[in-house]
Amino acid sequence: MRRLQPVFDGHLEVVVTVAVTLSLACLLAASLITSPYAVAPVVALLGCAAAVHVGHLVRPKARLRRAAAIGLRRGEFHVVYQPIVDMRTRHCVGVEALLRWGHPKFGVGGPGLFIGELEGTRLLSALTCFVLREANIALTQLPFPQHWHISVNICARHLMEDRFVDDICESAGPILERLVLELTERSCVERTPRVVTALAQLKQRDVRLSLDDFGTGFSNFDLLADFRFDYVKVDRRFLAMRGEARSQFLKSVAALVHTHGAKVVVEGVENAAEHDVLQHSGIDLAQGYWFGKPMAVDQLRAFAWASINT
Ligand code: G
Ligand code: MN
Repeated sequence: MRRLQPVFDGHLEVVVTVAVTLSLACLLAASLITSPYAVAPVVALLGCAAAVHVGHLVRPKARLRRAAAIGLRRGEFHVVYQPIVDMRTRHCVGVEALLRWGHPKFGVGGPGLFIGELEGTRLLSALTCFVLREANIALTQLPFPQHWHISVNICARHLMEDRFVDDICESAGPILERLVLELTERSCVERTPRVVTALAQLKQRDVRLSLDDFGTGFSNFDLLADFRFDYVKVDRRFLAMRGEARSQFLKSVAALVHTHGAKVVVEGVENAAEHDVLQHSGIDLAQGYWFGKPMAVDQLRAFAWASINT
């Protein structure tokens, strides 16, 4: 994943900015010598406009956004699926659809490398629709167990847009009623009338809502009270806690979440020790490398067959 990093590098920005500045200085000097009154102001103005334009194009963030928009059109993005397991029955009860960007030069990267930079842009809404369409195509072709749900990450800006409900319904198609929309706790979603109506409309169609990355933001308890979440996903960083504190913390979160009528999912479970702690902490569901890594559709097909036959 590190290989995606050069997209963020600022080296090109510095080189181009220096080159543009030097060329403009030369142009300006030349025009001052030949015709100091008429040509110089025009050249200077054109130069400033060009510098701003080129500067904008090569800024790391802007470059990343441009590259992602082009990548989406060129089919560089794909979706992988990670199992979510019931802690009581040990059976898979759903999958999370996760976005991957296969950049032709820098390799494959997960959302951690680019989502933050795309936050608040229309492109992120377009990427959510892409994930839903892909999941729709892939999962309707699978022997996909009827009770499995499909989790998809959404962004706050999209949720607050007029077209959110239509976007979700049109892109998800027949998988709509199996959908769990994951909204990260760190996103600043406002409980405006439009958001409330949108969520109510989706709930009427059996779409469920999950609070993602619980414990990493500031407004945990406000969010829990304001939105009727069906699931709360505890961030994997809490699995790194030592000794009794870890199991005490998980028990308290489970008790709190259960009072809100939601289920607790712990994500990032990587080994037997972490799995064992969950068993005695009232946790409902779990996700992580210990149960299954994010997998392509073909692998998911084999996984689904194995789940049906066990
Ligand atoms: O926050 P969210 O649930 O959207 O994050 C899921 C991300 O976490 C995915 O990109 C996935 O690849 C990664 N992931 C899934 N399982 C594990 C795990 O067991 N350990 C770690 N470190 N990361 C994981
Ligand atoms: Mn998620």
